[in-house]
Amino acid sequence: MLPKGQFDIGRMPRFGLLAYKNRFPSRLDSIELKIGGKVENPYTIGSQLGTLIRREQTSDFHCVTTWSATNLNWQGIPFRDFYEQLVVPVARPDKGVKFVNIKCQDGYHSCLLLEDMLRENVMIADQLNGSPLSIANGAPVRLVAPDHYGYKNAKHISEINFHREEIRPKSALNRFLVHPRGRVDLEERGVGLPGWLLRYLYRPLISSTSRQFQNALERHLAK
Ligand SMILES: Nc1nc2c(c(=O)[nH]1)N[C@H]1C(S)=C(S)[C@@H](COP(=O)(O)O)O[C@H]1N2
Ligand SMILES: [Mo]
Repeated sequence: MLPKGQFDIGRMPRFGLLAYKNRFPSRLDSIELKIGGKVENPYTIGSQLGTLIRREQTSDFHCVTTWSATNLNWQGIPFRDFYEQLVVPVARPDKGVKFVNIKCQDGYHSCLLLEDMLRENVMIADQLNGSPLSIANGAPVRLVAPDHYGYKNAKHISEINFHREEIRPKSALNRFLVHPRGRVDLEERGVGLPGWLLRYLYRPLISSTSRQFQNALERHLAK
């Protein structure tokens, strides 16, 4: 059964805020994750990722605009292991950090509660359904947080920063769209309007947004 207000779109489209449709990652074959924010020792994680035990997980993905993609098989590293083994001992986050702000190669960013990031099913994924992540779906690495709406599932991750306070989006529109937690089962789609109402505002935008993202990718790949 899908969560309230969601329908199965039957595939994993390239999707997001239209402002990002023409932005693409520039570094695809090597992984560099800058760890920063309120930490004693900021540093960049690359090959160390290979020292963590990989995991596979099948989960559904829920975009705030009401489409869901089901039965996605992700492979990568559990975020909790990444945090406990590569972040805490080396970067040494301040005691009071509560939020994680993820920055992406396309300029996108998303902020989650550290507590939510440490849930058992949150991953830094590099494979979807047996293949390396495509540009469409977040190459080279993305966040997979199935209990949180798609907009928290940052693609093309480049930086992971730890903070005491939430980093709110800069534009007024995005501040309205983004819920601090974005939990799917509580229908935390946005702030200011109830989740069930946002369903009706978002749903009509899906087909045009997905088409525009796909066309932009095809133009980019043809270059
Ligand atoms: N870097 C980056 N991450 C992003 C986005 C984006 O535009 N850029 N869009 C978000 C939104 S709104 C959704 S629904 C999902 C879509 O993931 P998909 O394109 O793999 O379907 O990515 C999220 N993560
Ligand atoms: Mo989304």
